[in-house]
Amino acid sequence: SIIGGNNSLSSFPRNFLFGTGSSSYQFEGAYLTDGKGLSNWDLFSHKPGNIADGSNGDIAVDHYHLYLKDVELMEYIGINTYRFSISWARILPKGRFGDVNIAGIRHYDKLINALIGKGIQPFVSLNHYDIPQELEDRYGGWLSPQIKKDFAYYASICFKHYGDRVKYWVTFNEPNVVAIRGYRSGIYPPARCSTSFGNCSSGDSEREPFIAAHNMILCHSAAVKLYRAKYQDKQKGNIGIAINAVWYEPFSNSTEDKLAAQRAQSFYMNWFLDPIIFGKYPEEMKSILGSLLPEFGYNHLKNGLDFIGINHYTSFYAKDCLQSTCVQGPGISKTEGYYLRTPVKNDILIGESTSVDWLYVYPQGIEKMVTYLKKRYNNTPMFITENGFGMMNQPDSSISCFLNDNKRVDYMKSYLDALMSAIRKGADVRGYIAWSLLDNFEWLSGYTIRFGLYHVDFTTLKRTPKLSAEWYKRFILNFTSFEAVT
Ligand code: PNW
Repeated sequence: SIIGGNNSLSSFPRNFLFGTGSSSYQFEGAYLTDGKGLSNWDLFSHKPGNIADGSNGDIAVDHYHLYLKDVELMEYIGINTYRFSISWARILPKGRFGDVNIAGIRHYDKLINALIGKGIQPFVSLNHYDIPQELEDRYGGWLSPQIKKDFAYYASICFKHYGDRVKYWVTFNEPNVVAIRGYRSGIYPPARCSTSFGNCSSGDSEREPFIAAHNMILCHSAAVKLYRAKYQDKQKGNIGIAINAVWYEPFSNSTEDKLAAQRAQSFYMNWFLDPIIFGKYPEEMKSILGSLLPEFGYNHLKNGLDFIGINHYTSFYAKDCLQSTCVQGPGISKTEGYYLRTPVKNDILIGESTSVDWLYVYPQGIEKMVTYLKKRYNNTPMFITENGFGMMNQPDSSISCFLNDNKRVDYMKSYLDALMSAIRKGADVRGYIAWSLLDNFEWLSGYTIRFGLYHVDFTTLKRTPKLSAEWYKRFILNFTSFEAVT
């Protein structure tokens, strides 16, 4: 169902979803309102020194109270999907060890109804980084297989209450980032790592990421099994997972570097997708990690998703460190797959750098990523669940330089164009969700990095459309008018 014409906009498939994204901890605020329990991110951000500007998500952009206004902002842009996450601790303040918080249930009911009233499909993540602190305190969160019971219980409540209206479920946002940052580098809660890997001594960086990941995969499978057994026939929705997907370009044409790039993908992304889709960990991981890698039981679910969610922003080179030696840098250890991750080759960057230190503009990366996933996973339906451009506060930055965000517009144009090229060649991509609707709490960077299509004044919470919001609006409008003519 590709519409003809040489205008690139007209080539997105019919029924393509265009959206913007958010997450509960980064947007909602209201961290103790209406019976919400504390999450591990509440505790972590409250510890002095953890967040760059000393801030936290206590108020964030107060999406909890301003959601109706925010739905109007979405309507203005003309998106047909909105991705957000449910706060687990708002629904179950104490996990399965306490009551369901009816006020929390009601909040998302109202948000979902407001979206549907404007023709906007809710695209809902059950988990976007934060979990009830109770589960950390009781049994160590993701490190314990006990969490499967909690996650399945939480998922069942969400399917039961919202599944009549929610047709797109994401079990986890970036479990790969949670496993690595929570349990290897220790820069995210529960801040566990060994001294040789990070600034903490509480954990075991070579073992725990794989345990946490394994438990997240089991939680995902449990939720999918439950959804398929009890809800999907009636509710007719789709369930998937959103993986942080960095494109790794081989540093050179050598076989070693090509294998290094492949290892980088496997140790980062296929780590989750292979077990969910094929039922087993990637071979490269098994052979390098051996007994560090947990094993699946005989009845582990295969084909355990309806779509792959791709959070893609940036690309790096991967250089072999298995055959050759590498100086200190990310990726070089056994645990990480023996590759050196670098943005430079022969003094030239892979793409234009930005004020965000990990973000390089390399639009070919999104096409290569989608094409890679199409091939590896037999063209499983895909959604770009996140893609966006961040700008860091500068000492002299005024509101007008944030509003005239030409660089974000250029970024979105070039990435959408490259995405479209992959779609034209047959990739089954069904939607694109821009990160983010509003400027918000950017994790360790607090409020110093802005990803929004709308600017937020963090004192008054006033929202103002940036150029990118106006551009995205026109882009979507052009697309739908082509639809109407056809
Ligand atoms: C994502 N990388 O994190 C998160 O899902 C969002 O909550 C966050 O606000 C957004 O991107 C912007 O940072 C990322 O290594 C984690 O390229 C890792 C990477 C990119 C984004």
